[in-house]
Amino acid sequence: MKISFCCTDTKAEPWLAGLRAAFPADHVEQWAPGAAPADYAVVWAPPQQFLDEQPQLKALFNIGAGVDALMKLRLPPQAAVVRLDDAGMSVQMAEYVCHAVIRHFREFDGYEADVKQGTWSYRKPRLRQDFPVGVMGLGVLGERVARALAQFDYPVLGWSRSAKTIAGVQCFSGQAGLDDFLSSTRVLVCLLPLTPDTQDIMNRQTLSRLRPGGYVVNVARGTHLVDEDLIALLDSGHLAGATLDVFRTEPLPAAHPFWKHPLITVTPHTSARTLREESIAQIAGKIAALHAGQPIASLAGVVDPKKGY
Ligand code: NDP
Ligand code: OXD
Repeated sequence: MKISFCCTDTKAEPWLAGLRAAFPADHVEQWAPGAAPADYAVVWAPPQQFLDEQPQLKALFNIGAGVDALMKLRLPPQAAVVRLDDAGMSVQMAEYVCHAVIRHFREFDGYEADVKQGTWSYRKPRLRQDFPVGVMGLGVLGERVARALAQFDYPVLGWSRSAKTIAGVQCFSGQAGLDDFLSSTRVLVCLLPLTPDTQDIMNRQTLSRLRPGGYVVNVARGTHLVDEDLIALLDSGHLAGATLDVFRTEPLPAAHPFWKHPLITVTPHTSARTLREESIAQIAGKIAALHAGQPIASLAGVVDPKKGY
């Protein structure tokens, strides 16, 4: 069996060492143009040439949860695409989103500014029922985030493609449920995959539906959000702020207005990092299962090419 590693912007050696430790009798190699084709591949943003040279590939393992970049490429038709299924990301995402929501709700940004001025001041406590949090995307990450927020007694809503029942979360689904979901939400969290259906989903029209004083947390992909529409709604006062981890262009260009906007908090695509050891263990387990003859459909994280996630 041959496993190829082809990940842009990733230090290859530790991944190769981990995969070799899992498959000591097999060939695990970093891809180079013209190399012999592989049976399995571990990838992140691979060049098209790599994919074009894989006539016998059985599965491509993406070392992230989002496969939007991969789905834009011409994939070997016989190969399944498998994404990371949590692998230590959901707890990080829950921490990040809860931190952003609590920081805004409890006005910790305001207190930090006061303290820097040497000011000892109290703000009137806000009411939890005035801050319903809506999570768009109730998959592996979104459901964990929604449950974590519910632990703090925020009213929590969720929106997904198919209908769901999650304890403590008021669930909406499909286009028919979107407007009611948005108009009941004050803090909007995006955890959708990027697909043709979800691109630009946070725009002037949808963000205007949020309750006054709305707040946006985008931890999915930059292209879910129309940047100018966010800025216009912040400047008009309809929205109160945003915490953004992902951007249309990354790194965020130096001249982008998000950097200096007083109501926007920026982080560098770090809300849920790929954890190498967990990810290698997950991918190695799945390769071993496939190699032993288990059907692909039995694995978690297999991407449906029709849905694009
Ligand atoms: P999942 O595939 O498990 O969940 C996706 C969710 O989105 C599902 O609930 C799905 O609905 C819903 N959904 C998809 N399309 C639509 C639609 N058109 N309308 C309504 N709901 C829709 O993905 P994960 O939770 O694992 O990851 C989500 C995204 O988070 C990734 O795709 C990636 O972009 C982003 N991410 C960002 C990271 C970061 O560091 N910033 C790190 C990791 C991931 P249904 O359940 O009905 O299928
Ligand atoms: C991912 C990411 O999709 O890191 O896993 O954004």
